[in-house]
Amino acid sequence: MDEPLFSVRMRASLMGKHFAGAERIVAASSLGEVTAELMSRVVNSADECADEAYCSVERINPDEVIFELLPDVSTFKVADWEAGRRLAQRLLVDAQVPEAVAANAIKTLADGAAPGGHVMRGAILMDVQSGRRLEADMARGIRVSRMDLATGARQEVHRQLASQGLDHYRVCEALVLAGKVVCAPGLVAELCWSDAPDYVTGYVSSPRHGYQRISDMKPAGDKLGGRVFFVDPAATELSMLIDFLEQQPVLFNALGQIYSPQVWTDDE
Ligand code: WAQ
Ligand code: MG
Repeated sequence: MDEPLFSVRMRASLMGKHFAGAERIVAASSLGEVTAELMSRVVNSADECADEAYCSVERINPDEVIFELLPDVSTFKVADWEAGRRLAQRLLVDAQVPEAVAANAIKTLADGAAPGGHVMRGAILMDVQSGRRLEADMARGIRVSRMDLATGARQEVHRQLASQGLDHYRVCEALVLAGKVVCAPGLVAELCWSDAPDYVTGYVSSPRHGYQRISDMKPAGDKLGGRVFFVDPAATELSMLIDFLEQQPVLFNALGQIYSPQVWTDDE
């Protein structure tokens, strides 16, 4: 019998607000190691500490797993976070997000997308044409889980990322999440930057242009961040899209291209 597979999810909060989260798919023999590693994020690199954390494991059916390739990775170096947000706006428009909808999405994350201007636990689901928010709960949002690198691909993907100086757990996990998101039915593009105050890089990703990193999406020290999934409701049943994002197990077999970083200035 193949080793049983488990979906592992971690969620930590501080005074009732989202602090950290992670999701993996691992074989039974790695559960101890992986749950311990995820729980160690209760204290983050800035030495802040959560006051509550949960880690759950759920067995998944190996026959339901689908295998995909990770998107290509490009990196844009920008002068500052204002330029980064202007670039994000351009890349979203290139991905077929209307200008006003892209601008509204960036502002919504910048202001704190959960009620009260806080960070959401998951992502905004945004109607790409109207800009309307479609997620049922504006504090939780949609949480993508059940995705990871395939065990056999893990070492090689880490080696490739390391060769470009990108072997940070945040890069790998964001790439895997974005890889699942771009496979989802009706998904047009994603916008993301971290809520971690010391991590200012973000990205725009889309099925056509891949995972496009932007060196600065916010000023250092800013605790706000989040994700927006732009969706075309005419192309999919919303319940199918949400079910795919939350339930469908996806493992990634390989990375695409990693392009060298390029400097971006507005007048290009
Ligand atoms: N599903 C949906 N939304 C999520 C999930 C998830 N599984 N995990 C996090 N989010 C949302 C939530 O609102 C967080 O506040 C926000 O995204 C940011 O999460 O290439 O580290 O884990 O250098 O802080 C991107 C750039 C890093 C990496 C993103 O996100 C790179 C990052 P964080
Ligand atoms: Mg995270």
